[in-house]
Amino acid sequence: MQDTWQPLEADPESIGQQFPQPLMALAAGTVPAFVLRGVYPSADCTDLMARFAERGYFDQDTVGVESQLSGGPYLDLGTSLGRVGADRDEFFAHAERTHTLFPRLFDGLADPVQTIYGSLARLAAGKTVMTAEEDGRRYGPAIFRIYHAQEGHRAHFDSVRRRGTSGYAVSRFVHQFAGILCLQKGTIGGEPLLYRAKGEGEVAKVVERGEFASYAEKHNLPRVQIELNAGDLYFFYTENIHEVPQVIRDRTRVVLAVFVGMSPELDEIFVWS
Ligand SMILES: O=C(O)CCC(=O)C(=O)O
Ligand SMILES: [Fe+2]
Repeated sequence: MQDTWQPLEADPESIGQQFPQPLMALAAGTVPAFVLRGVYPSADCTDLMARFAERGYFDQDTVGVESQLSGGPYLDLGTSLGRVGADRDEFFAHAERTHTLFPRLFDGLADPVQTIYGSLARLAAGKTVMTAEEDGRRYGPAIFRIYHAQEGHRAHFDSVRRRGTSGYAVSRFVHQFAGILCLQKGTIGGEPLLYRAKGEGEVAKVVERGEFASYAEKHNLPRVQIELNAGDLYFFYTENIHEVPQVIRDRTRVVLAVFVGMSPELDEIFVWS
């Protein structure tokens, strides 16, 4: 089984030829991830990272809290439902500030948010991809995650539905995915690991206790590591356990991430961060 559970690296059209409903193939666990190489210009990645440096976005003092709570540590630039969502008004106000900031940050460059949404639309089998909204208020469109040195994201799963993120419209979607666009490659070995294990039942308890590593080893769980270069994008099913290893990085890893909610019977796919 381990040999056959491999990410599919292809363009959306080829993926669509193999899987008429690509997102459902991820949800079913048939494929761990779709990897789309070079969808965002690497020169724009470099320019964007220079802007981050100029504006101090690599510094915790500028960007704000290091996100320990939601499984970190790493730095966030953008609006995280997981971190800010406890207060609805604060969350939607924060999201509006992100909607104002991002176009300015991307001025003169390709818009990396649009790159992710556009690629997702091509994998969406006719559904409409849009930033999540409710009562006329928008969620954050995407979020930058900055992994310095030994930062990472411990083994976890993401599911607003199963975590009961109370009262938010995105919790109605049956399936949750993520799209991750690499803007600056980190150190080899520090790239994400995806496990063939859904975060439910016994596995969820093991993750909760922080004992997933030994569980995965004991059960010989299939896993894949997704090596990304600047400009590469991947999509995966976030209800499976995944992690960003806390290796010693000599280079900061920067990605732009989105969450994706999809239900087979709903025409709209919601994207948020
Ligand atoms: O950065 C990645 O590749 C995955 C990050 C992740 O799991 C998350 O942000 O929830
Ligand atoms: Fe995650």
